[in-house]
Amino acid sequence: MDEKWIENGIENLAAEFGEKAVGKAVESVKNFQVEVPTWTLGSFGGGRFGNYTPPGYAKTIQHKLDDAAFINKLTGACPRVATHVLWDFSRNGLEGDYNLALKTNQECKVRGLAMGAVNPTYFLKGSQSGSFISPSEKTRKRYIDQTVLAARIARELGNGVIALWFPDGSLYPGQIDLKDAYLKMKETLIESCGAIPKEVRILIEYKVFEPGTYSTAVPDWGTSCLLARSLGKNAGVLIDLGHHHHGTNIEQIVAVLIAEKMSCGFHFNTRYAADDDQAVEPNQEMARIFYELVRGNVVTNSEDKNWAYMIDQASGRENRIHALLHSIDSLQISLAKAMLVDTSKIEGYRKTDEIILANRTFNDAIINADVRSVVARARIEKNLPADPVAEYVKSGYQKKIQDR
Ligand code: RM4
Ligand code: MN
Ligand code: MN
Repeated sequence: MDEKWIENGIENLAAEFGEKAVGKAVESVKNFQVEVPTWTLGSFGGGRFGNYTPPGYAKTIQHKLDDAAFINKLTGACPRVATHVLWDFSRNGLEGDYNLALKTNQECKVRGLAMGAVNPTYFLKGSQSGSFISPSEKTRKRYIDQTVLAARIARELGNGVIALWFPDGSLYPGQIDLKDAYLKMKETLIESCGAIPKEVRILIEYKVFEPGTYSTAVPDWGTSCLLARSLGKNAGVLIDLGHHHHGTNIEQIVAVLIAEKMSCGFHFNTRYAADDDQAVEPNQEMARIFYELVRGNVVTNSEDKNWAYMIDQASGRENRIHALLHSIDSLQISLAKAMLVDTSKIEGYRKTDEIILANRTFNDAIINADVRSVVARARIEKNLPADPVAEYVKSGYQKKIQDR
């Protein structure tokens, strides 16, 4: 990826999409930011088939922050880390501890990082019967307290966003009453969020399966949306790519949420079979999603934008840092493609009902354009390596962390 190659690439794209569009694509890649999750850097994702973890995975929160800082140094795209209360700020695995969050915040600062979205952890020890819809009042209360604590951490130490994902659900029809479960979820949410300051943004994540195999308490974006609405303006929907039935048109969900002016967020990953399987790949679906985010003007991600972007990927056997760098690269490629779509040309074809021509124009950017030169140019303009993955391989960092 030398300078000449990059220049040629930019020239070819400018010839096809216009210099202005290419310039804007470069700018938007420069501005795009996404949060890196602490949990992906650790043993998370090892799973029940042998718990394999790759050499150099992070064993402590300090390791995780070291790795996140290195990823940010190479990409300039992820100054914030997303955290999970019980993985990152707990002594007993049951409750969060504000002082540990404070410590993490200081450790972030030393490394040029900041804390981003805070995730209450509703799914570890003691959540056998669920969390917010658990029949045990004591359990519900524990998770309400954790939610309020997460909000405090997010407001005082993070970026004011909490992301809620619930493991509640059922394995068999008949196991729980579906209507009661929804009402219980709503009631517990209202109770928790009543104790949270208005300026905290609450993102409600949905997931169609797992751990519930028959039902989950918040299965889809419609349910998230209803629950968010019942909490007021500071609540929105969190879309995680891996949480849908196969074939779901996720970009349409994005379009509707933007049309409804909801403040929402993303957990990015690539879904092949189930949930947050793998690192983000620069696939067509991701580029189509970015097109809606760009059209909705919610993607430049400066602090005042009301959509939050986070990576949430599990890793099995892959090198954690390679996988996260790959995700960031893929998101930037998807964004650059979305920026090149010639929307006015498409609108012209819509007027004359030339649907295939509209589709071909869309695909010229989304599928056919090679935008690696745009992304490389954006990085070079920020004094970053043109290819962060190659730079990582060269850096010697991997060797260093394998010995820690
Ligand atoms: C869930 C959900 C949450 C994530 C956990 C680890 O499936 O995606 O966002 O925090 O996994
Ligand atoms: Mn998620
Ligand atoms: Mn998930």
